[in-house]
Amino acid sequence: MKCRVCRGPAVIDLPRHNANFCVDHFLRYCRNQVERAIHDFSMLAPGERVLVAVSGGKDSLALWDLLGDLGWEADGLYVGLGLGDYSDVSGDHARRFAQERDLHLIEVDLRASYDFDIPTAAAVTRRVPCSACGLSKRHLFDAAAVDGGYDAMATGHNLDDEAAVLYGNVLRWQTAYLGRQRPVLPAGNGFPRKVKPLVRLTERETAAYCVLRGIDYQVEECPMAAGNRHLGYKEVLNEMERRSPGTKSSFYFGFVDRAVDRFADAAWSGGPSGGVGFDDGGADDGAAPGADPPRRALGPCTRCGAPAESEVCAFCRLVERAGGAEPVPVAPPRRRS
Ligand code: Q46
Ligand code: ZN
Repeated sequence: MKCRVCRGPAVIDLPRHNANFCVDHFLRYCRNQVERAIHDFSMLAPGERVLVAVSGGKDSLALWDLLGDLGWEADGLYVGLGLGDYSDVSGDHARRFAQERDLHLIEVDLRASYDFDIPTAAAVTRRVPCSACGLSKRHLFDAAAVDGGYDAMATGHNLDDEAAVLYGNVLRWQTAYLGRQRPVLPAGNGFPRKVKPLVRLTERETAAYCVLRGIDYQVEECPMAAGNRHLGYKEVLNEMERRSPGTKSSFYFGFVDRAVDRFADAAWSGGPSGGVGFDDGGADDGAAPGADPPRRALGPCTRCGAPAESEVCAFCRLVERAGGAEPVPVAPPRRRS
C-alpha cells in the first residue's frame, strides 16, 4: 500500500477517495478537509476567536488540535456531566490535552454548579438522559460563547454524525430539524454562531488523526448511548458505505447543496424545541444528540439572562426540577427492544 502523494509506505486507506496516505500526507489531508469546510461554508474568518466544545473524545480533541494548527485562537469548554467513570476519564483527557499544549480550558461541572447530574436529571424528568444532557450542554456552551465574547462556537460533529442525524430526520420527515441541519448556524436571537468544521472527515479519520498525532482520548462510548437510534443509523450507513464507498458523503453534502433550503420555512417555525420542555431532540426522540432545536427566543430568561421562549429558560427549569434531587447513580445502558 503506497501513499497516493509521495509513493512512500501508506498507513491508511480511504476507499471513498480511492486513496492511501502516509502519515504526513494523511495529516495534511485532514487539515485540508477542515480548511475546505471552513472556507466553503464561511464558518470562520481570519482572526476570529473560537470556543471549542470539548468532550475528551477523539472528535473534539482532533478539532481543537486542527483549529490551532490552522492558526485560530481556540479555547476549550468541558462540561462535567456526572456520568461516573466515563466523565472522570473524559475530563482527564480534556485537561491533559490542554495542559500539554498550554491551551485554555474552561470547565463547568453540573454537580458542583447546579447540584444535579445527567442520570439524576433523567430520572427526575423521566426522559432519556440525552434529552437533559443535550439541553444542558447547549445552554452552557451558548452561554460561555456569548459571555466570553467568542466569535463562534465549534463542535466536533463529523460526517458520520451528520449523515446519521440526517438519515434519522429523513426517516421521520422531521422537516423542522431538516431545515436547520447545516454546517453553520448563524448567530442570532442571543445565540452564538455555531460551526462544525469536521463535517468533511469521518469518525475513522478523526480517530486515525488522534492516533497519529499522539492525542490520548476517551475511547469508550457514553454509557447512556448504547441502544439509541443514532448508533443504529450509523451502523446502517456504515454497511452502505462498505458496499458503496462515498455514500455518506454524497448523502450529506447532496442534502446540504441541493435540499436543505427547501426546508428553510419549516426550520424556524416549528418542531421540537429545547425552549418548551426537555424535548430537545435527544437520541430517543427521533433526532440525535447534537440536533439543533429552533432558536426561538421571546426575551431573556428572568433567572439567567439566556435567550428564552418563556419567562424562565428550559435549562433554569431543569435546574429547578433536578437541582438538589437525590443523586441517581449511572444506570446500565438502556437497550431498545
Ligand atoms: S454524552 Fe449526553 Fe451524548 Fe451521553 S448522555 Fe447522550 S447526549 S450520548 S453526545
Ligand atoms: Zn435561564
